[in-house]
Amino acid sequence: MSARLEGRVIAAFGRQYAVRLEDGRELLCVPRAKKSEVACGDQVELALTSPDQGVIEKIRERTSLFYRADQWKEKLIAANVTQVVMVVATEPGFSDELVTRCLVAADAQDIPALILLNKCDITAGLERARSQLEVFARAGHEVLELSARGDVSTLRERLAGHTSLLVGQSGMGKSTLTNALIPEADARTREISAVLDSGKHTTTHARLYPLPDDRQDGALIDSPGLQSFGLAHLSRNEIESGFPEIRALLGSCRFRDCGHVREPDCAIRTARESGEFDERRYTTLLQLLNEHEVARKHRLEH
Ligand SMILES: Nc1nc2c(ncn2[C@@H]2O[C@H](COP(=O)(O)OP(=O)(O)OP(=O)(O)O)[C@@H](O)[C@H]2O)c(=O)[nH]1
Ligand SMILES: [Mg+2]
Ligand SMILES: [Zn+2]
Repeated sequence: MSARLEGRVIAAFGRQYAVRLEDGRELLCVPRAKKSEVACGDQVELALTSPDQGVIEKIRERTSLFYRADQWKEKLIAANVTQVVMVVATEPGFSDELVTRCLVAADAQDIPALILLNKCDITAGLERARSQLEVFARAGHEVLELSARGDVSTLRERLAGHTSLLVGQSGMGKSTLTNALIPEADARTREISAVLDSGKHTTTHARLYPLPDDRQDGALIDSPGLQSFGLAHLSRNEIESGFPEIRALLGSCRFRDCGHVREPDCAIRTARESGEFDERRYTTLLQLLNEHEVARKHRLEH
C-alpha cells in the first residue's frame, strides 16, 4: 500500500479535482466517497493510483467554507478562505443585492470581506458605482478602488498571508485581477459586449494560485461569475447579523420573532424610517428573510 500524501485542492471540475502536493506536483484526483463534496482550497489526504492520479481519502477539517444554497442544493465555492474580495466594476452594471448576499455569506462563516471597485479607469460609470457602494461603506464595509489594468499594489498588500477569494458577477474583472497579481496565472480573460451590458462566463471553475513571493503561504482563488446567491443555509440570525449597520439593534424589537414588517415597536423599521437603515438594504433584508422562510417550510415538507 502506498503512503498517504497531503495536498491542497487547487481546482474543482465537477467530480474531478486538481491537487497540488507539498513538493509542487499536481495530481488529478477523484474522491473515494461518492457523496463527499470537495471544494477548491480544501486540504486533503490522498493515495496515489498512478504517477499523476490519486484518490482523495479524507478532507481535513475546514476553517471556513464559502458556499451558496437554495432550497434544493448547495454549491460549494471555496474552502479555508480567510478573506473574501467582493469584486464589482464601473461597467457592466452590478447588482447591489448580490453584493449584500455575498457579504452576508462571508460574515456567517466569520470571513472578513472587502469590496473592490474595479475598472476605475472607465470614468463613465464611476459615479454611479460609487453611489451604489456608498451605502455599503456607511454600513461599515471597506471599499477599495482600483483598475486591474493599472496599479494593483494596494490590493496586493491586502492579500499577503491570506487565502483570498475573488467573487462577483461575470465580467467584473476577477480573472484580469488574478492575472495582474499572479504573473503565471493562465486565467483567460475575454472581451465583454459593452452593448449587452452583461457578460458571458469565461471562468468555469474556481482555481487557487499561490501568491508569488509570499512568506506566509498566501493564495488567491479566482472563481466563476455569479448570477445568483441563495442563502437558504443560513439562520435568521445569521442573515440579520450580516447587516453590520443593524447589528446593535438586533434583539431590540418588541417581539423576539419580529419580521420587521408591520409589528409594533420594531427597532429595524424605526431605523429605516429615520433613514439610518437604507431603504434598499431593508428591502434586501426582508427578501432574504422571506427566502429563508420558504426554504424552512420546504425542509419541513420534505
Ligand atoms: N478598462 C478595464 N477593463 C477591465 C478591467 N478589468 C477587467 N477588464 C475587462 O473586463 C472584461 C471582463 O474581465 P474578466 O477578468 O474576464 O472578468 P471576470 O470577473 O473574470 O468574469 P467571469 O470569469 O465571467 O466571472 C475583460 O474584457 C477585461 O479585459 C479594468 O480594470 N479596466
Ligand atoms: Mg473570470
Ligand atoms: Zn423588528
